[in-house]
Amino acid sequence: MKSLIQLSANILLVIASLQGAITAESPNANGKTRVIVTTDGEIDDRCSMIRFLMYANEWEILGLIHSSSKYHWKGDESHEPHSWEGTDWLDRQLDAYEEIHPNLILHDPSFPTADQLRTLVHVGNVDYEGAMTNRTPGSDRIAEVLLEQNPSPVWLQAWGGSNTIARALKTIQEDFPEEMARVSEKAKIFLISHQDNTTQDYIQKEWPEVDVLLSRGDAFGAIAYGWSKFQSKELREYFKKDFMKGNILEGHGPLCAMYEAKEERFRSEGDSPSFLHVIRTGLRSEEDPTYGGWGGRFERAGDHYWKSVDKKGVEPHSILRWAVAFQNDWAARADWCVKDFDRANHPPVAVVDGSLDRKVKPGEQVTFSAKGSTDPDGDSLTHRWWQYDEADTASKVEIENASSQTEASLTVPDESGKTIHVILEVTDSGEPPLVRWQRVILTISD
Ligand SMILES: [Ca+2]
Ligand SMILES: [Ca+2]
Ligand SMILES: [Ca+2]
Repeated sequence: MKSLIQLSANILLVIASLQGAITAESPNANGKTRVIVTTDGEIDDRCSMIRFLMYANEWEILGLIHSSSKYHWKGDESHEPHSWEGTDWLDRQLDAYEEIHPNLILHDPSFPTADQLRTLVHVGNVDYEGAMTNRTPGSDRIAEVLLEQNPSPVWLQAWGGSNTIARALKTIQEDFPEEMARVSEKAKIFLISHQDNTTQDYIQKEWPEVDVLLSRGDAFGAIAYGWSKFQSKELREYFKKDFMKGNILEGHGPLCAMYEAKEERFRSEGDSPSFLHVIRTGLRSEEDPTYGGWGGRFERAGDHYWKSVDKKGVEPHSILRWAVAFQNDWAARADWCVKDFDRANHPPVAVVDGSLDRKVKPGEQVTFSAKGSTDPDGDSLTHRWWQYDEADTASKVEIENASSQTEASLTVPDESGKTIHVILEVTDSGEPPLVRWQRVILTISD
């Protein structure tokens, strides 16, 4: 086994360098965030996967792995099956993706082909809750990716249990203990709650330096089955029948048509925060879990452990504050499935002039310009500058000319050592209107 994994890791290295050579001219070929999905196939995983595939150009996808959870498992000689959907559902979604792929590449040629994605689908540890005794094709694939020399982070998303990820780490621990420090640097686990005990019982004990982000029910729940209870009346319009029918379910091709809506409303995508977190919106959420972005905001709970911050009744919700934007963004993606470039909308590019990380002095007046912002459709743009007060450590500051493209400013408070997170928010005039951001972090020092 050891030699097999080492061999395939070496082959992958060769393939990776070949791919780099072949695709170097594609603007999106390099530097994408690397992701692996593990899923238990629950109905809301299936809904999340449809949205995920519509954003498949945003990442370098390295694995789509079936796993179990405390809710769903396949069963074996000693375990009765439990609410197991099987694995065909993903194959069917990839068949639908294949049909829309020719249209998706009109909008971004870097959407992977269905065949490329099919090679990434593996069955992991699915036999029972927390199963991690056996090596499986899914766990071997994860181990293989983590053992590659490429030091870029690999975001391991647990849409179900973390058991297949845990098995992969155990394989590395058994076969290549000398690689554990290097693997710990790059493995980043995003948990949608604890859907088995393998993170607490194994990963955090044996791999204490692997970053773990935990989205809790108060966070991911805002777009899961109980979404309507979290959302304001105004926001619910973006999840209800008219929005879903008109923008997603009807007239947007076979993949959107597979979305398992409930009475034509949004169903549940409790797992979507794990990949929303690593869509590069300009919010820089993948740099630091405490920054916050589409996948929510986190607070430190240990040296390598973060938990989502949301609590019932505390506003604004760290995911829902972006929900109008990400629902409209999804609607635009649905158009990409069926329309040509000129008839669909594409997000603006928010550009802040100068450094995104600046040292500033108390009392200094800082002026911001976004004169470089653009839109691929030539839409007109509106600009808004605001302080992400929950994400930074400074107290509330006032931003002057907050809707000016080139003249927004603030006076730095006398709070040496603190940070101010200034968000540039750029909205286009397209249909639906799309938003992108750029975060500037000011560090105050005397
Ligand atoms: Ca799930
Ligand atoms: Ca646009
Ligand atoms: Ca603050």
